[in-house]
Amino acid sequence: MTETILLDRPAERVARITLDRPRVLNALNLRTMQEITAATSELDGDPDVGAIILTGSAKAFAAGADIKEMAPQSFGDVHAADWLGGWEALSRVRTPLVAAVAGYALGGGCELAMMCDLLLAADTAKFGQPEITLGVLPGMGGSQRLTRAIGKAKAMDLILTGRTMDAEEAERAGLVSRIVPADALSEETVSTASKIASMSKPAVMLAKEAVHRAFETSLSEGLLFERRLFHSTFATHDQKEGMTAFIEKRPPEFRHR
Ligand code: CO8
Repeated sequence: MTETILLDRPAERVARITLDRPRVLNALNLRTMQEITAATSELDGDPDVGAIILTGSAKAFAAGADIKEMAPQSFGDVHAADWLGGWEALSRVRTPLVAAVAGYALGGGCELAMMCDLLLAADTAKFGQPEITLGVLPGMGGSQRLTRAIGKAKAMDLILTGRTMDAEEAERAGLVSRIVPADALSEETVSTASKIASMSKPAVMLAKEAVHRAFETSLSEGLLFERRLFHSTFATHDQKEGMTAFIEKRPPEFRHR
């Protein structure tokens, strides 16, 4: 039984996790971290799930890590517990993660959205890393993922001043995949996730892995990695089916293997 998230299946092969702490604007406490990482890890192992949506409410995707939970901790506490290090489990999920962000995505909320593979934003979305205003700094990847996504100039601006940026600025900067009207966010996200989930799952997982490798390696190593993954798809049923279907001018019937 989950306390801080809701789970549903809004379409075939699509799972959705909705943050559900409305009274604190979906602030992320330890329980939320445990529930999200346990749910995503279970869904990742389910062959009938081809994409996972992570979303919040109309007012807030998540307004950050739970400040009331963090405030009394000492250095010894957070260091010994490797506080919030458990979020790294999300990076090991191989099924595509699609973030649907409306309202506030601040601090850990922005960092959680950046851990997803696609980021769809409502025109009401607001992104920021306000940790500096609390006397700390981002601790769940903000200084690293935000800088890779939008470059040093804008990352420094956000992280050192704590200001927020709206959806349009975030899209221009390269943080957001697409902006949609707020009332269409849910439908557009489910349709995008369904599209991904309809593709060959092994091809999708390999493609995700290849894009992530671009952040971890040199260009020549990355190109070789990509080429070998590409070669490996020729061992799948779905490569034969996808290419045959194209030649026969019919939709492919992928078996996800
Ligand atoms: N944590 C706990 N409670 C929160 C949080 C939060 N991050 N954000 C909002 N709330 C609570 C408020 O305290 C309030 O509760 P109550 O009604 O009991 O007073 C309720 O949610 C509603 O909030 P507001 O009344 O403030 O709503 P407003 O609409 O006036 O303002 C804002 C909305 C602007 C989003 C405002 O709530 C705000 O500034 N929130 C904090 C944003 C923030 O600073 N986030 C960063 C947190 S630090 C962080 O994320 C670090 C992550 C990495 C740590 C890694 C360590 C290793």
